[in-house]
Parts: sequence; C-alpha cells; structure tokens
Amino acid sequence: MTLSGPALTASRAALSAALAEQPPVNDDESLEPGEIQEVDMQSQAETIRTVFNDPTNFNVKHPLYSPWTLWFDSPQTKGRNMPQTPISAFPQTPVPQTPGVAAAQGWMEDIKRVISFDSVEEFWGLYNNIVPPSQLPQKANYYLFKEGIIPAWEDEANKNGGKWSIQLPKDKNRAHVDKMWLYTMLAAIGETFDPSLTQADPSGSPPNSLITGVIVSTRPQFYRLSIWTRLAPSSAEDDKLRERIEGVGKHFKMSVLGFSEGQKLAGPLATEVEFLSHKDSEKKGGKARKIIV
Ligand code: MGP
Repeated sequence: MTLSGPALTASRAALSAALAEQPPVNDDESLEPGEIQEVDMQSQAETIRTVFNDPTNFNVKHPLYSPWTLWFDSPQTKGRNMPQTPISAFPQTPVPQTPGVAAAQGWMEDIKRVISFDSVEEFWGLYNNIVPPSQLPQKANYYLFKEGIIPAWEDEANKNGGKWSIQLPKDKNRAHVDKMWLYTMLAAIGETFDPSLTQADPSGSPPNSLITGVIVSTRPQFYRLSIWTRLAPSSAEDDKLRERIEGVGKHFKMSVLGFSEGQKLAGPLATEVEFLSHKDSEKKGGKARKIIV
C-alpha cells in the first residue's frame, strides 16, 4: 500500500513517536561516564530486523506512545455473546472491569472489544484484516480507544471531556470515508492531534494527551467521524483549554481530513467540524455550547 499526503505525514509521525521512545542501547554496565563504548555495529545490524528490511521475519517492532484497543458494534452484535464481527481473524476478548464499565453497563452491553495493540506493525496487521467503514452495515461503529479507557462518557478519562465530530453524507463520501478513517486513526496513534504530548514534562512523568479515542459511525444516510477528548472547556473564560481543544479541531479538519481553513462544510446531512462536551451531548435538547472550526 502506498501512502500519500496526510496519511504519510501521520504514519511518519507514528513511527518517529515510536522511535523517539526507544531508550539508548547500553548493555555494558561497567562503562565509566565519558568512556567510549565499542559497539559491534555489524553484529547489531545483523540481529535487528525491522519490518522495513524484512517484512516477514522482522524481530523488532516500533512501539506506539501507548497501547490502543479497537471496539466494535453493529445491529448484528446486539444481545449476542460471540457476535459475527467483521474481524474474523480476531476473536472477541473480554472487557476489563473498571468503574466506568459498571456505570456504563447498558451502553457497553453491545460494544465488543476486538483487540489491543501497541506497535506500528500490529496496527497495520489489524488494519489490513478488518472490514473498512464503507463496507460496514448501517448503524455500526468502530471505536479506537487508548487501552484501559472504554468508549463511554462514564469512563473516568471521558467524563469531563467532549468530542469533535463531522457528519458526511454517504452518497458523496463512500469513496473517501475509508481514507478519512485511516488518517484519523494514524493521527490518533501517532499523537499528532495534541502537540503538548510531545513537549518535555519537567517532572519526567509521561504527558497526558487530550485524546482518549476516535470513532467512525455508519448511519443510514451519513458517516460520522469523532475525536474524543479528556477535557472540554467548561466556561467562556477557559481560554487556554479552549485554544488547545480548537487546535485539535483544526488539525482534524485541515491536516487529517484535508479541508481548508474557513471552508464551509454544513449542508444536507453534513455538519461542520464541531465540538460538544459529553455533558452537553447527554442533555439531549437544552442549550449546548458548540465550538466550530
Ligand atoms: P450516538 O450513537 O452517539 O448518537 O448516541 P447517534 O448516532 O446520533 O444516535 P443513533 O441512535 O443513530 O445511534 C445515541 C444514544 O446512545 C445517545 O442518545 C445515548 O442515549 C446513548 N449513548 C451514546 N453514547 C456515546 C453513550 C455513552 O457513552 N454512555 C451512555 N450511557 N449512553 C450513550
């Protein structure tokens, strides 16, 4: 498969994120500070086989910033223990029991956990074996969330957050939705949505990205892509967070989906790229504060 444009950028970001996380190799504990270590480059090169120089027998994988879990639901999964998922190569695995799972019990009943992965190679292995969104049945959803976070408002990581989403009419986007979903996933696992993740934290603890997961939904007449965030600005004065959230939305609209700044997207069955807090989504009606980029 050949990548171009935003996919290539996102894939490179995923790889460079992975490589940046690799600790320096220093097996020789007897080394004094300042002493130069002799490394047998040839034997090292002979033992390290990445997917780039040996696509079938590679022995080194490129880790992601964090592990991710794919979830799935469709009308066919409702009320079944072992559903007909479109991912036959990956049998369903049990859902870990976190407090969020208990709170979201009804909602999570039909959502099936498919598989977790933590490397670039495993991501492509999964991607190449699942049915793309354009071929899913109506009313189906893929949820790609950081491991340990369930795709529900009730999860600790989501309860104060919100989502960027865009709705696209099916007839005009059938040919584009698969790439849009791929680019969205690559931006998520490559952590390009929230650049603060890549800035060094003086405390040494891993910085928390705003992103908890991404979703693609198929509905009878449209597709929806969503990016879930850990936080949502709660008042008009919450300027710093609002700016950070808007940065995620702009990156999504322009770099990931390929629209231009200021481009109007709303129309019959289509929405702008818009942000809503989960608390406002839960309200159903009433006054909601939307952000649009
Ligand atoms: P949806 O699937 O996000 O919206 O939520 P959509 O696609 O507009 O509606 P659909 O009927 O076509 O699927 C639909 C409904 O599911 C919401 O109104 C809630 O009742 C419920 N729901 C959605 N989410 C994301 C959650 C959640 O995280 N937790 C709980 N408890 N219910 C949810």
